[in-house]
Amino acid sequence: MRTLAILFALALAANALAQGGPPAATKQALPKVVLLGDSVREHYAPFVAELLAGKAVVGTPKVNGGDTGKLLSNLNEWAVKEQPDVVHFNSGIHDTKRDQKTGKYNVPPEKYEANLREIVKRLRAEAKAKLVFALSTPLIDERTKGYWKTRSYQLFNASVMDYNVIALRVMKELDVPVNDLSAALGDAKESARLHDSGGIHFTEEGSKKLAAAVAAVIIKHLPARGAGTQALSLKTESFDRDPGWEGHHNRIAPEMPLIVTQDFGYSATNHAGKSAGEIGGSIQRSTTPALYAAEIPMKTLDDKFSASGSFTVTKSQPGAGVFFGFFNSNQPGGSGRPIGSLGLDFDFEGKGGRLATRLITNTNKSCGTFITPYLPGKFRPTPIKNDGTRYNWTLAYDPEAASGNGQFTFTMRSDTHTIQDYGTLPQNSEEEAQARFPNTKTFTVDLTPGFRKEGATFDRFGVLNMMKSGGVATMFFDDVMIDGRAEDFSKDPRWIAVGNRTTYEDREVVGAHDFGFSAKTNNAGGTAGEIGGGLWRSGDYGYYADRIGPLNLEQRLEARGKVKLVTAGPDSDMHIGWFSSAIKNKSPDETGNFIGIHVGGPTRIGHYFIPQFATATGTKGKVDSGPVLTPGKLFDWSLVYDPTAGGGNGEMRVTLGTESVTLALKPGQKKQGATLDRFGLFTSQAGGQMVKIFLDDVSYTAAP
Ligand SMILES: [Ca+2]
Ligand SMILES: [Ca+2]
Repeated sequence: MRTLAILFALALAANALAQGGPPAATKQALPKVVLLGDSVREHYAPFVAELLAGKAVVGTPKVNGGDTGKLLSNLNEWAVKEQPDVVHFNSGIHDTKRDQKTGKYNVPPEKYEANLREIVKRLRAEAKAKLVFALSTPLIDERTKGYWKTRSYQLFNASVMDYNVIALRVMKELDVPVNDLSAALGDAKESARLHDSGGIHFTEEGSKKLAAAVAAVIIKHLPARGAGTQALSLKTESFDRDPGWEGHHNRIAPEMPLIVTQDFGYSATNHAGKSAGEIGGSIQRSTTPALYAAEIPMKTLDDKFSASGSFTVTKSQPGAGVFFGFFNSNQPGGSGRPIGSLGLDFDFEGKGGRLATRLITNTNKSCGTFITPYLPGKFRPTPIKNDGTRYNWTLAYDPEAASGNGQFTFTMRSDTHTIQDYGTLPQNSEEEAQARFPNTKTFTVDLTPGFRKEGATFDRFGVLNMMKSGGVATMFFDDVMIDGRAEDFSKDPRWIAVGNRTTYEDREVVGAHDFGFSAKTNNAGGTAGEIGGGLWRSGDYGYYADRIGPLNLEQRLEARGKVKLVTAGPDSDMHIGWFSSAIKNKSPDETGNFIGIHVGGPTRIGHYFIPQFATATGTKGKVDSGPVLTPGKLFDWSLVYDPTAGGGNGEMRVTLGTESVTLALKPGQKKQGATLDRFGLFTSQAGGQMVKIFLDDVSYTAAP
């Protein structure tokens, strides 16, 4: 099953893009391409998909295609079932494996030829696709030498080239266009440069070069967009110029400009440690990253590492937030907690602070534990004192612990800290208080199975502000041990300093939406001009949308395009889709008349990209989970509302990349109707932070 994941997803995607009429007669809005081949293909396939975004849907098996025998026996699963428009295929290197004892080829030349002929015959008869054959890429024998010592077989570049000659002759005879990937790599010197040190595969640059050659030949063979595509009344915007959409509360100037002052780094003082010299100062929460940190050898979740130290808080304002620990230097800003981090997460009130320790992956998924007591909305004391009390902590990560899922442990103690008097507490608050610091001094967090695979890389250790606008905390850190390396700051360590001694006016203040047409940026598209920006889950309801329709729930609605989530704080969201402009003070996901996509989700997951609707009478529908919109990654997306699907009750399907999710309307919901006179983006008001998101090359149903 696993090997077919992408192709099943592809089938759904294609289905989602089908237009009108009974399923058997549907035409796809985008042509479908299947890429087949060995591991070289596995490496270039994602780049081909990127290059063909908006032009074709690309599917490819998740496994190595192997030799022609393997390809032949999997042809049905990998290609025929998909009924693609174009199949770009390769096989050959695995055929030339020579047994080191017998000297025999894995697939002898005559069998290779017969297999190729059979593959072409079957693809033509059963997949009914246009075919392009890719010649095998060259090997560099002197680099592969050591590899064969532990193998029963051996590969030689000369054999691969011999088999290419066979393939070229066969394809010419069968009138199958040939893509010469050797030629695409340039001359021998250039080809050697693009190979990796193993001599078989390629560097990322090499794979991209191959992908460009593959995409170029595929584009030539894509079917022309038929008249059927035009009948759909899809409007397409590439935002090369201002589309003139309607904006409502989408550009809100901050009422009070927020002045941010950062003033921290090396300090000759002695608040936090055993002797003079420490790091710290006044750290303000702001969407703009400010940091003072050591550059460290890259750590991943497969490494074992640890740290310890002491800290002291001398002053705190409400809404201050500070991070200390391991983090990734690539911070887009506006994410609240640092994306790619493991360490101490502080947040403050005037009286003191709260502390949690968290691991946040590069994909913005988080796990961790509160160290101080915490019941959301109910019991959130601030027992970390801001009176100069000194706290000592340790943090250790072990990838082997928790049955190999990974685990981190955190300890904290203070020589002087006594239990804060919380007064008489409800029972669950009392239990929460007892289960946390200072009653409990050691905390252990087991990673859930699969969490480690999300990946996190840390190349910095030190102080970073929390990246949402807020207050100032004055705090100091001393006597740190980073993976056994001690630092007492008796002299200036000259760590990396970014934005740590500065004063400026912050535009990104809570509720100050700043989204719409963006002429100069190209986050989501190939060329400048796109829509999007910062949408807050706070403040006034705002939207940016095209005037359309009006459309209703009896009509088939389709939209697709490209999307990139640039950054997202926890508790942040937004919506994309068709909605009513009638109510101007509350978002349509609450009031009704909305069919579209919700971007949001729990912080442990990140941001889902999932279908959601609200009928004219306010009946709401959504799904609990679906594809995740990973920050910093460009995705193709599509949305289809089909009033005839789901047994005639109506059904929505959202596809992001290669993953799809369906939301079926319940009987009677479609009848409640909806008036949809806008298509675009809007905010919600549940309270929370900001998403910065961009869309480009958007097509959407604009008229019946
Ligand atoms: Ca010191
Ligand atoms: Ca554009």
